[in-house]
Amino acid sequence: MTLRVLAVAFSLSLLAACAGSDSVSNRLPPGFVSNAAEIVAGADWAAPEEVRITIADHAFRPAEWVFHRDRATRLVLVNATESDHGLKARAFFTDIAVESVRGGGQVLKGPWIESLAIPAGETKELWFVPARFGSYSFECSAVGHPSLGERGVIDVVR
Ligand SMILES: [Cu+2]
Repeated sequence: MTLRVLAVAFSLSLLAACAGSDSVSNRLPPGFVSNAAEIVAGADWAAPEEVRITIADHAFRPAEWVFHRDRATRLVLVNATESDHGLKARAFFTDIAVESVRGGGQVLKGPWIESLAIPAGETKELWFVPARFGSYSFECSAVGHPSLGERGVIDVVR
């Protein structure tokens, strides 16, 4: 019995360790928006459109996100759980220009992002401009979480 409890505790700690970290880059990853820095510089950051998402009970709420192309956007991700989560959305990240990632007292400047972590109990903000139209899927980057329901879709519209 004790061994079983230990095994469960160990696997939970592995899950927590796999949510990843923030990876913001100023070197162009292949396929990403090449003029992202210009797009960021040309956008109006005084009043970005705010989209607020809460992670709770193994779900992103809401699970369908709609953004407007070429609009300065502030995506607020609230982790209302006691475990780490992350946003895995490679195709979406490829198509956006990132102003910054904010949270935990830090501001990481873009203009490209490859992964985004949302640690337990924290709030992360992704300030960005959708640079291309598209429909994308996203899921939690923590192992096992997508199959529990932590997934959704993103639409970038006019
Ligand atoms: Cu998760």
